[in-house]
Amino acid sequence: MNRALLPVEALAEGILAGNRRALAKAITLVESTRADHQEQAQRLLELLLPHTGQAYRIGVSGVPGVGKSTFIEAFGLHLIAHGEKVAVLAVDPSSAISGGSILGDKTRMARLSVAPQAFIRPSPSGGSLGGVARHTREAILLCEAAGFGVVLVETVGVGQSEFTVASMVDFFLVLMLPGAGDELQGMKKGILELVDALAITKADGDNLLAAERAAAEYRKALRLFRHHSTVWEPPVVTVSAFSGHGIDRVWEIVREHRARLTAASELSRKREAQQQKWFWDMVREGILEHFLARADVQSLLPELERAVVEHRMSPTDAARRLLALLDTPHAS
Ligand SMILES: Nc1nc2c(ncn2[C@@H]2O[C@H](COP(=O)(O)OP(=O)(O)OP(=O)(O)O)[C@@H](O)[C@H]2O)c(=O)[nH]1
Ligand SMILES: [Mg+2]
Repeated sequence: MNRALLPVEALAEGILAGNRRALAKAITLVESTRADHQEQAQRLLELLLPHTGQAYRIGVSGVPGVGKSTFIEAFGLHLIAHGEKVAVLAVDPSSAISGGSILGDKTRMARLSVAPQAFIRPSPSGGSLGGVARHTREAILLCEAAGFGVVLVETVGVGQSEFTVASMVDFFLVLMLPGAGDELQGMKKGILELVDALAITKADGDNLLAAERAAAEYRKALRLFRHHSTVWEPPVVTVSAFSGHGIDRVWEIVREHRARLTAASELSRKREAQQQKWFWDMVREGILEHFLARADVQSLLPELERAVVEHRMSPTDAARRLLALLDTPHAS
């Protein structure tokens, strides 16, 4: 008797066998907003959860044009040459507005995108950063179940996306342009505390000297910050995706970081804290969504909002009145 597999179970088997089409399909399922797809996606994740967690989760951030995609191509190919399987995901808040995607053109990753040991997935377009973040977190798990030992998450340094990505990876790498030493000041407050390494990009040709000088500046500046780990001082390196300079060093650093954090039980603690934050993000989001969907809330909300804007009511008072609806039974 051959019981037919349910689609989700078949999908799980495909993913565990390393089937890339199954992986791509699963990520699409996770990204879907349809209630039945969400149901299936959560069943799928439940099946795969025991097979997740082993990858190096690395965030790569930096301003537009700093060279993230080109770096990821060079870094990814280096990893593959060392026997790793590499998945590349993206968190792109601008795609929610433009409908585009930072990985939309895979031209910067032409060689990586055709490598059988690599899997590149563009940022889902549309939806809030919170939505994109959940999809990416779940996509990381799916990639791990599919046997990818390294998962790179690219994000452009816009809005809150850097913080979001930093909260889902083990190692957060920020790329910086050579030159301008006071760029550090332009970095968002709080980001430096999250950085596990800085890499000055385009350290080749005429840029080489400027890159080394910038690196020295950043080293000095970073010393002023207290890092979140007690066993790790974020190093500053120079890299060139064109010449390959420093690419191997970045991988050494990531491995050294993993070894140190693991030895100090910090990696598991970091991931536990991330899981907890993810859970609470979901709870908060769910409560808000549920509350705002209520008919009584929807009918009272515009009036209260107007009253607040027109200074007829204090925000505290208006919020209190809205939340008072929680005490009244409602038909949903
Ligand atoms: N000289 C030099 N130029 C580089 C290097 N890496 C990237 N570039 C150039 O820098 C430009 C931007 O590179 P991308 O990899 O697209 O930068 P990005 O950070 O992914 O940009 P966005 O996706 O737009 O945020 C391109 O013209 C690259 O050719 C490098 O190592 N050396
Ligand atoms: Mg890019």
